Amino acid sequence: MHTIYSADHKLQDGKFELIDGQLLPPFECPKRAENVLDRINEVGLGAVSGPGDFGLDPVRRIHDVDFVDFLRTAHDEWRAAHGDTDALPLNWPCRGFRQVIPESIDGRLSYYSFDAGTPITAGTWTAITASANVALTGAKMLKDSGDRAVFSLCRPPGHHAAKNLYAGYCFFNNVAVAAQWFRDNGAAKVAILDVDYHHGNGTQMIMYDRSDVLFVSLHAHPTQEYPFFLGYEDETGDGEGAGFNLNFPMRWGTAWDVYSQSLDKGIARIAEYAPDILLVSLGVDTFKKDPISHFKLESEDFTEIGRRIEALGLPTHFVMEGGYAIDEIGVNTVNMLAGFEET
Ligand code: SP5
Ligand code: ZN
Repeated sequence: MHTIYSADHKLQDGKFELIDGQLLPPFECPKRAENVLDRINEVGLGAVSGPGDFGLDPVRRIHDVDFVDFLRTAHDEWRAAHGDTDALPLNWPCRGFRQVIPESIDGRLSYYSFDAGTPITAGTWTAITASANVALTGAKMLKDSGDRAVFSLCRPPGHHAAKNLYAGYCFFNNVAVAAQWFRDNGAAKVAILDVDYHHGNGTQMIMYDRSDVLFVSLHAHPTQEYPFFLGYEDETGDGEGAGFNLNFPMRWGTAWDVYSQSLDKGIARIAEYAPDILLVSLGVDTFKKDPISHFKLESEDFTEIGRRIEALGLPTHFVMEGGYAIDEIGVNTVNMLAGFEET
């Protein structure tokens, strides 16, 4: 399987995220992607190449122009106001507040985010545009090569980002940008299977009223886990999109026995939908040793996820999302890809 990778991901290297009441070095760190890349080379998964430059138009097919402009200049504005530290928001326009875009950088960080766990640094813009290009290059390669599958080793991840919101270590929604690119380049129907531990709230929000993109997400139950306010089973889509959003929330402590039943149901719905392309939001934070998560998957379980995805027989674009057990992230990620390639 071909991998797309850009070293520019290393430019997203925040000093702090707010977590468990402390400012700690971000769990979402450069070593994650480096360890995945090392494992790809160690097992000889296939060729690795860099991204092309698709410009911002494909990103703007998903994200609002003002949001993209905000991200481009956010750190420069923050530095002018506060000096060269990571930019983090401090409050949000919750129930009862006006949704008016403020002028000040602090106000705009608040308007465009929903957590304080996602630092904007001097290198963020370069890293997130590279990450989107990694997703887009993978999409184009899957279409042009006729290969069964491609892996976009995206970092920063994307599935929490909505059209005008960043959070959860995500800025541009790479998988949504790639899905839209497939739609704009000949695919009539696209499915997204999100196996990251956290609900893919951004992807759901972006695709919620569409029937041309089926979204299926397996994740920790929102009553227990971040992002808390989306991901319930009764969120099934709106308008045209009614029936094209499918959530499988699962309780803390979930292991393969329960997880695999949700996976099979999600895969069955994708088979019924019969898309032209399948995208997989590939998170491995469901692993039992993940430091911020509460599922109990074993490394071998990721291999089996890959096998079951392969059985759909669809052209498949894997897009990297989360996974914070640094020492095992390479094995777990490549297990899923190798499981797909086995048969
Ligand atoms: C892409 C992705 O996986 N983003 C995840 C962002 C999660 N951020 C909030 C994490 C809150 C974790 N709280 C439990 C910490 C255990 N000590
Ligand atoms: Zn996650």
